[in-house]
Amino acid sequence: MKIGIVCYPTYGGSGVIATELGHYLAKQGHAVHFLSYEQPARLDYFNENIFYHEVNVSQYPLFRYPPYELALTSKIVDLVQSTGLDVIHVHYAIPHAAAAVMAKYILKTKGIDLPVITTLHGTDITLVGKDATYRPVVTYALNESDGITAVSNSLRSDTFEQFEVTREIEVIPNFVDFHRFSKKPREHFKKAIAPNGERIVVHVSNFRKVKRVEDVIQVFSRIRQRVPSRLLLIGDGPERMNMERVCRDLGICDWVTFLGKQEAVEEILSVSDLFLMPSQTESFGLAALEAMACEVPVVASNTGGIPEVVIDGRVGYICPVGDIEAMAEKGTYILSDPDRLSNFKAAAYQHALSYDILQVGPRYEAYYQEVIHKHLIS
Ligand code: GMT
Repeated sequence: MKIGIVCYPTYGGSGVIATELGHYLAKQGHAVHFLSYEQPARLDYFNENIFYHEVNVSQYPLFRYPPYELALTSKIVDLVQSTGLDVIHVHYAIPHAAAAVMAKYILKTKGIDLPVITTLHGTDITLVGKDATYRPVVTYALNESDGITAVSNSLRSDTFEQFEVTREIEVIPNFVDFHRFSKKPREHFKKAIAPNGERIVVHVSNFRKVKRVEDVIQVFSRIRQRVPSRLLLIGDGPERMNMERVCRDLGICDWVTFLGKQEAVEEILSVSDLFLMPSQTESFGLAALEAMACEVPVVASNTGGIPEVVIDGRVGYICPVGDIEAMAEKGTYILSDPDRLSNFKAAAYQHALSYDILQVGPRYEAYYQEVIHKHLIS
């Protein structure tokens, strides 16, 4: 197949999933054409089946808001005419689904059929998408897509509850590439971070309000009172200064390290003992899955799609959103007994195996075939 993938190029989950899926599809022999405004972060090695097309938005003094959607639409139209894509798969509805649908109708006037598949990732529905600013366009773009997927049952339900969507939504969960993620712990690295054998607690995110990163610090400071431990924070974002202030207020700066944005999160996860994800809402929680793939148990909030991924009491625990005492208690319980910690680690890894890209990737391929087939006979 010839597949077009539209995604955000950033380290965020939707871009990561889109790029890893593209790598997988290319390995299966499909030609994969990426479209984005910048080279996606994980599009970091050569494959003869992968092509990258940068979307450039021309500037004009009149444009206070450069029209990216229009540039993307034109790029899709152009690409389809020159390569004959079989399907275009957009990740994150805003604005990608609307652009792809517009391209589809432009191509129709030229006698070309282009099936559009939209994958919903989270805030494109639960936060940004449902805002009145975008809702009519998102609703239209979803109904005019030829296929829709959501990364969890929870996100599928949210979409039906919050939008008048008339077509079926296929749930295809996120995944991990175990070639990348099951790195063996590097003992010398662990020693450098925790010289006295402390437990390593970790959090990865873009430090936005929705991640409740202050709770990460509060939970860690309580765990630390009972289990010698250190906190590693990976990522950056608008809440960082606030997090640093909370660390100062709690007097725990010596045990908290801000590592900034990291390419190889798997290297840090592989030496970690506990992952904290106290998010306000999370349609899936890819970072938690990646942690489990590195044998790291998770304490997370009971929200959105998290309970589908983090099996309570087996691979970690889920607690009510904002309940820092409960999270600290569960974290302490996991970390305070070496045998118990080993059991949680093993269970986390076993559970993550069911999200191997080698299992989930074929579901996308089958879905493409199904949508293309339905489109041909309609
Ligand atoms: O929706 C976002 O905040 C951005 C998005 C992303 O691009 O990082 O994250 C969402 O998609 C991820 C990949 O499917 C999911 O793992 C995240 O749970 C989801 N984030 C939220 O729902 C807040």
